[in-house]
Amino acid sequence: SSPVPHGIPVPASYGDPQRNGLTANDLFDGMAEHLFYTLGTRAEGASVHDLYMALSHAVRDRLMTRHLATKDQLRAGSAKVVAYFSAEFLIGPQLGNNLLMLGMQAEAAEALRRFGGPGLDQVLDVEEEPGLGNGGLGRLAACYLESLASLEFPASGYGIRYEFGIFDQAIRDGWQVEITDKWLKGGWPWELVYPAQSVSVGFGGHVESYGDEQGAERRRWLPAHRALGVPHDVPVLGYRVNSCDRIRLWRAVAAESFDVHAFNEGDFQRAVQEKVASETLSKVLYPNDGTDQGKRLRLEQQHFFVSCSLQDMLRTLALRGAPVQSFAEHWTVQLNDTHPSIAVAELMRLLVDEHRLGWDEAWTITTASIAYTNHTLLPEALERWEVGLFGSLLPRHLEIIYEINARFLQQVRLHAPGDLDLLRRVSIIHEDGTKAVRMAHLATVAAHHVNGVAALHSQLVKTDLFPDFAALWPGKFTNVTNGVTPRRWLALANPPLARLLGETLGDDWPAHIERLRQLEPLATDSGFQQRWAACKLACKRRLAGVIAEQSQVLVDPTSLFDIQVKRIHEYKRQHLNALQVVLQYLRIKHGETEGMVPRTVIFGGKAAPGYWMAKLIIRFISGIAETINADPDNRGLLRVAFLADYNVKLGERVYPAADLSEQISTAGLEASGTGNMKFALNGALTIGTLDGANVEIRQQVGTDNFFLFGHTTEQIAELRSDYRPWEWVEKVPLLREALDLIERGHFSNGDGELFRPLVQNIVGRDSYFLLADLPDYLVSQNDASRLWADPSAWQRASILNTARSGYFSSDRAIREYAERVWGVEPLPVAMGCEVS
Ligand code: Z16
Repeated sequence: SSPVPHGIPVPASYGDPQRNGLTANDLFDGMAEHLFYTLGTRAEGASVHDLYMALSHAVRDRLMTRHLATKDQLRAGSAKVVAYFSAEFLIGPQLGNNLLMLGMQAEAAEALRRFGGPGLDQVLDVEEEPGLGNGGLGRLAACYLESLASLEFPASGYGIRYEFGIFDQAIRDGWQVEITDKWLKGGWPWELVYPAQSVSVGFGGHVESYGDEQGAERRRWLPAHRALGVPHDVPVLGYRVNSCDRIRLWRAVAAESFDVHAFNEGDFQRAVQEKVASETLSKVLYPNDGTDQGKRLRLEQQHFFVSCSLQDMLRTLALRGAPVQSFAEHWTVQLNDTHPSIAVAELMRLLVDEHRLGWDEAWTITTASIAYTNHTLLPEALERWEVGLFGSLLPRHLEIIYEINARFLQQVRLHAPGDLDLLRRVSIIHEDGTKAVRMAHLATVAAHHVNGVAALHSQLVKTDLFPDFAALWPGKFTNVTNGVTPRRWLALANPPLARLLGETLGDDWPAHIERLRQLEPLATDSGFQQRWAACKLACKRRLAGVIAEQSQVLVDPTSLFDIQVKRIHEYKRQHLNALQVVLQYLRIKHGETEGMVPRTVIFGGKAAPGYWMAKLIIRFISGIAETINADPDNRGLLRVAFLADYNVKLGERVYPAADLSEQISTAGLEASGTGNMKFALNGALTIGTLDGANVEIRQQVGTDNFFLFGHTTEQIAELRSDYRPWEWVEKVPLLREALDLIERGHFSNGDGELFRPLVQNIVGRDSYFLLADLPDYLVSQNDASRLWADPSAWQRASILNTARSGYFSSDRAIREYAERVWGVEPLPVAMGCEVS
């Protein structure tokens, strides 16, 4: 309850164009005011960073009305709200995107011109990107929140405000070096802190029974420790609408009450240590994309943000004057992978222990509100927690999980009497060897829907990963193919193409991405092809500038830009691409350049710090780049570059500049991929396997406009039983010579040891079937070169890739979730004052 009486709920500037107005004048005035009053500096002495901060604050002022109006409307109403639970949100730079959403890019540029200093690009460039995610999964969450807001769905992301996000990558002597990501160091203007809405979370301790007022026996958890979660909200504007949702990120701080005891004992040291331990919870993101480390702190992080979020949601239910029994009518929870799947047990605990609901009623509410998205089939990525660890951290949750499991297994017994092996297979508790909680089973048992992230992947979830669950509940399993936002990944990232699309499709094309189809008839129009090619060339020049600045490698913007950017993983097969580059190089050395075209092969991506082979792959790419770029025999036919520190910001430079997109994972292993979609949207042609969303991209853009190669998922499964990679070596001309060259140190300054483990990995086991796919890959690469040699044919295919990629918009994906999974409707936001 507020000490301020009703009747003066908004500042006088609420409807004031000086604050909410969107002209260059308004923005200039806002910046001048923030430079002076917020930053304490004079315009004359302002640095680029000061201007960035001033402009950001002025823009933030302009979204505040929308943000508060969205919140007011939600608080007053009863609309079902989406709660997107994710341990990662890779949101990228905010200023440029918010200017785009508000339609004020030109105004911002003009306001800056009036200061007479640096231009908008220079100012945008100083923004620190919050790297609160590893890769695809975190970026997907960010795209989904943006589409939710743009489609006017009420929603909140829930996650963790890591003090240190994904490390910054430097390349030294060809090796990856990790540098702490200090994204908060200069002050980050895009978060709103609400200390009054902090919540308390327990850890450890024990459980006891007690009799309640009615004499019923109940269980209660007495945690040994508590931490406070302080909400930090990042506003998420919708595109040219009033809706402004949020991502609520929790920062852990010490719970004051717990320190008091130690203080009273005079043990100041211990009190401070407790504080440090609590604040460690939100200190750093685990830098693994798709592998589970099984570390206690990671489970603590998961429980921390999930508990904060569910308590926060129950509180807003109370604010709406709604009873806890109506939870599932007010909230729909999406679990982004199993990282937040402790939510199943925590919601049960809150409902049963704290709100005193009966088990069955609580289970009905839990299962009606929670849905689960699976993002991987890789066994090493499926989360399991040893019950010893789990029980010592979350004793009550372990009890609840045992109870859920007992009731579930009873149901299975009725369904398949006597099938003990089935019970063993589906149990939430893994029982062979060390007992462990299988988080994917917990999520699957509780969720009303389980979805995969591409058609092929969702099929494999049913047939390979969870066949028993799919037989039990055929209706529970569904597919929602991933999508990416066309605002950031086309309108913002690709200014030349955005302009051309505006002229061709109308200025509001980013809100109506299906209009890209109207480009189809222009694909053969030579005038349009030329304008198309000019856009691409401009983006390639821009990327060439980045490469030159970063690594002093000069690349030719008219060469074919062949790009692979993504986390480094053996299953993603960057080393297959590198091997292909070595073979091209040998062809040049042997004078067999027939059919080759000038190519620039660009790699980028981070390796998990503990993933030794991935780091060696980076070293290998650096090695071949150094040798090949220095070899005069090239005659401009081949250049190789490794882009350091690939992140969202760099991605915005990369996707628009690509001619060829490398999507070459072993079939059946990449759940979806989303970079593949960003490339196609920007007019790159894909060279790829039938994996993840590649399958659907090929269907959409047309088989003629996609370079397919490699074994299918079924063929790989067949090969697996009897695969002898060394027998494939002789099938590829020059491969023996290439492998010898690598082993003799040609790409490592004569060091014959360095890359031996990599060669052994490929020739010895080849777990990812590089050699089986290599011959076909080379054929496809030649096809790509042949098409490149016919510029008009290439432009046509490029235009068709963009024209037919509208399906991969996150707007389409979010509409599918809304209709088929969440049961939510758009709720346009009315504002007290209309701001154009
Ligand atoms: C992740 O980024 C993904 C899966 C996973 O289990 C964990 C993480 Cl951190 C990726 C998938 O590898 C990728 O195929 C997919 O496109 C992406 O999640 C979004 O669904």
